[in-house]
This record gives sequence, structure tokens and C-alpha cells, in this order.
Amino acid sequence: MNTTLAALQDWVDEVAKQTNPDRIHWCDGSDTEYQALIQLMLDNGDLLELNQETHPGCYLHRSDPNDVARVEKLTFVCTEDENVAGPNNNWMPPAEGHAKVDALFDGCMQGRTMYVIPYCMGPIDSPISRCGVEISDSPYVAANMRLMTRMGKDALARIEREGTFVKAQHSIGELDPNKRLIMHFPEELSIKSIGSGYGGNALLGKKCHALRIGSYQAAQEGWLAEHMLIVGLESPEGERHYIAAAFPSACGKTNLAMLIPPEQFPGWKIWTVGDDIAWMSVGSDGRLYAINPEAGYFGVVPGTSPKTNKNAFDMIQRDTIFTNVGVTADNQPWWEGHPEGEPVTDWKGNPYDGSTPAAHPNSRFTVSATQNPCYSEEAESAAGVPISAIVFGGRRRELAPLVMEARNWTHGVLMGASVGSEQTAAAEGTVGEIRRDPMAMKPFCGHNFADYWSHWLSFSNKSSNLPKIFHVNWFRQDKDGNFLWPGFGENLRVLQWIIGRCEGSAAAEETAIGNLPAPGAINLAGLDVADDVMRSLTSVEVEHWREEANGVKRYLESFGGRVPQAMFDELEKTQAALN
Ligand code: SAT
Ligand code: MN
Repeated sequence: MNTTLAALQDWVDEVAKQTNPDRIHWCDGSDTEYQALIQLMLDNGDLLELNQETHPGCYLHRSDPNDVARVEKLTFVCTEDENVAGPNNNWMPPAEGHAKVDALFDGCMQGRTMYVIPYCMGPIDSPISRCGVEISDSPYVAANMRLMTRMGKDALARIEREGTFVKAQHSIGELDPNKRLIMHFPEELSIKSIGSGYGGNALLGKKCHALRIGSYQAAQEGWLAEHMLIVGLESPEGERHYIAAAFPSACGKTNLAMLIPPEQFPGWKIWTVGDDIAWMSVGSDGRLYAINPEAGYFGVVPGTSPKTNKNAFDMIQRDTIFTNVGVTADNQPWWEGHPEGEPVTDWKGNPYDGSTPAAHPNSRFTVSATQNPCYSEEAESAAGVPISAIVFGGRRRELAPLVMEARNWTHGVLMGASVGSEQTAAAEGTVGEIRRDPMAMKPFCGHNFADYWSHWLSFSNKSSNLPKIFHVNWFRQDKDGNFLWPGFGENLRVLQWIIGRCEGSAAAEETAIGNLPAPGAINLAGLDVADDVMRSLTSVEVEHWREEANGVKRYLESFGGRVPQAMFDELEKTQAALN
């Protein structure tokens, strides 16, 4: 017996019987264990040692070239009623889902070690946290889960105390895309994923548990599981605000969460609570409180430099697992946008010839959050942090202004539901195509978006002290494809306006689509953005927005009768104002 919890022991025995591993290892989360996992992977070739003088504790993992991103078409939500999963998910009846994936799990761990990985999503002592156990035959997964979650004996102790946990079963299988499935059974609080070793498909605490299972569970229990960073801002006067912001994968969440204030903002301080996921619930004072369920970052590497994100760049100089980057002649990690050195080997391990990128566009770093120079101690707070503003955003070269504020909570929910964004390399698909990505949850909402929106709307009955809701777009371009807004640290200027709106001090103009910054309301001191550029960043192109509103209406209608009427009513207000 490795645990006092019979339900856990029985499940582990059952999976072992099904998958037939040579050995079973229960992870305790210790340093010694982590080092042993690293050594094992160095010995078997899963990891390559990087230059230990320049990058102590850093290693490189090369994925199978067909396994470098999430695969949405192989990701399923299996619920008894198809309408519970909704048109936003691939669906299968649970019995069929189990049968299909179980056939692949049969005997798949022969010759391998099965790792039993107890994890806690969120601070160990937080009532908002939830636990799970991942079973995996990948030491890479075990090591990454150690960096990304509170993993090991403390999590196991909480699981034994509570008696409940999400069952997260994973195997790399044969890494064959034809034998790859990522299955979610929200009604059973379980996940079965096989055939991929890549991040979101394999580190099951992250997107599978914290978002897909989490969003389903949150709707039942009255909280929110969101694809949001959490960042704390302190003004020179000592006022502290926390902002939760949702952007699709690879749209700069990590950079915003670790933002470095521009030099014109002396005395401003920024802290990261989380860079990808927020779990939020209403506190006794009616405010929304957020925890980061994760304990590490699985961030996009290319473009990370002292210029774009010095905190991130510094953070990944030691004790980091790199996945799919290039290497230099003296064995340092290298990627597009790296300030120095040159690659000799690309992410596949081939000699670099400059014809294709050295680092895969979705190459990643895995690193403990505690290495972040601006890590917030509040990230360990059991109560979470009070959220002043919720920000939604997408990557849109046209239309969406730099920033706008929702009229009220319901309008904010509509704003979130209407998010559109250009596809990035974080998932398989055509990069650059615009698709609707409500609340940046399109790939991650574990149930019907219509029910998810109803749940969001219901919060206005729970409290009158909710955060204000905003929409931002850092990615507007001119007709030659140049970005109109400098982004990165300069985004603080926009966040300052947002905070000003929360405090009632920043000026806005009411428009048909929401409240936009009044001329001069955003601090542009020392910034080289021409007046006419700023005007186009903060104005409403009525004709274009009419089309957009029609598009949003068609999109909402595609979810059928389950969509709350309040969403259509709110949209009609916008449409009336546009006419
Ligand atoms: O692969 S992950 O889902 O973990 C990263 C991402 O796409 O956001
Ligand atoms: Mn993400």
C-alpha cells in the first residue's frame, strides 16, 4: 500500500493492470527525485545537457517532430448528453470514449516505469485549490509536473484528507498521431490522454484539469476557471491592484504578467501571481479573489530577450527545461530573437542552415515560478488576491481598439464572448486565421459555451462588488503590417488607464461599443506614437463594427437555444447604438 486512500490505490492498481508497466514509482516531489529523473533522461537521451557553466541546471528536450503543439481535433469532451459538451467541443459518448482510448492504453507501459504523480493545483492550504493524480509513463512529464505544480507528498496528504482527486491517466504511447487521443470525462472528473508528450496534451494538471475539467466543475460549484494571467500593480503612491487577463495561447500572457515598467513610470512595481490560469471565487466582501493553480511557467521561448521581457530572460538562465530550441556551438540554448550567439543545431537536432527557424515557433521553457524576479509572495496566499479588473484580448490586426471598458458586467461577458483572434503556433492549424475565441477559452472550455456564459452572467446576482471588465488589443497593424502600438512594457500605460477607471479617476468617452479612453487620458509621456496613430487606436470604425456585431450575433446563434437571452439583449443595445 502506497496510500491510505483506497480509491486511489485501487485506481493505480487498475491502471497498472491495464497498462502493464515494469515498475511503479510514487512521486514524492523531492529534489533528490527530480535530480534522479533528470539523470535518467540524460542517460536515455530524453534530455541533452546544455552548457552548465552558462546555464546551470538547464536541459534540452527534443519532441518528436510530429508532436510539438496541442491537437484540438484529437481533444474530446465526453459527456452523457452531447449538449453538455456543446458545439465548441469535439464530443463522444463516455462509453465510446473510454473504449477507444482504453484500447490504446492496453499494455502500453510494458518495459517502462509508471509514475504516480499526486499534484495540487493552487496553494496546498487554499480552499480554492483542487487536487489530482497523474499517472504517466514519461519521466519528462513527471519532471515538468514537479516544476509546474505543487507535486508530491504534500499533495498526496491533502488528497488522502479530502478523499477526492481528478484521475489523470497519461501515456506517450507510440507518439503516433493516428493513435493519439486527449479525452475528458468531466462528469467523472477524469482525463485519459495518450500518444503525445507535448505540454498541454501531457502535463494534465494544466489545460486538461485546471481548465477543461475545472471550468465544468466551476460551473457546478459556483466559481470560475479561466485562461488568465494574474498580475499585481503598485503605483508610486502605494495603491495595489490585481488584474486578471485572458488572451489566447501565444499572445503574450507571460510577457504581460512579468511586465517591466517603462522608464517614464518611476516607482511603479509589478508582481506576477500567474501567467496562464486563474481560479476565482467571490469572497465574503463580494470581491472576486483569484489564485494561480500552477507553480511554474510553460512559456513560449522565441522572442524572449532582455528587450522584450528581461524578467523572463533572466529567469531561464538556470534550472530550466527547454523544449525544441536550437543550440549554439558551445551548447547554449538559442532561439529567434536571442540577443547573442548563433545556432549550429536546430530544434530537430539537424545542422542549422538558416532556411527554417532554429527554435520551433512553439518551443517552450518550463521553469519554477519562484525563479521569476518579480514573483509575488501573494501567489502563495490561500485566500488569493482581490481582482480589480478583468481584461479580455485577442490578436487582431484591425478593428478592436487598444482598450475599451464594458458598460457593465453583462456587457463585459458579451465582450469576452465576442473575442476574435488570429491563430498562433500554439495549436495545430493555419497561423493567422481569425477565429472566435470566447474568453480565450475556445480550446479549453470543458462544457457548452452557452452554459459557460450563463454561469458568467450569474455572478452579477452573487455580488455588486465585481471587477470591471475591459477588452484590449496590442496587435493593431497599419496597411504595411507594422504594429501601431509598441506593446511589452509600454502596455503598463493602458493598465494604468484601466486602474484609473476602477478608481474613478481616468477619463473615458462613451461609445456604441463601450467606454474608450478620452483624448489624453492615456499617459504617453516619452512615447513615440503619433497623434493620428493614437486616434486610430482609440476610435470606433462604425461600419466595420456593424459587420462585427452581425458576426457576433451569428456566432452566438450557432450555439442554439441554450444561449442566455441577456447576451442577445446586450448585443442589441450595441447594435442600436451603432445605428
Ligand atoms: O500546450 S499548452 O496548452 O500547455 C500551452 C498553450 O497552448 O497555452
Ligand atoms: Mn495558455
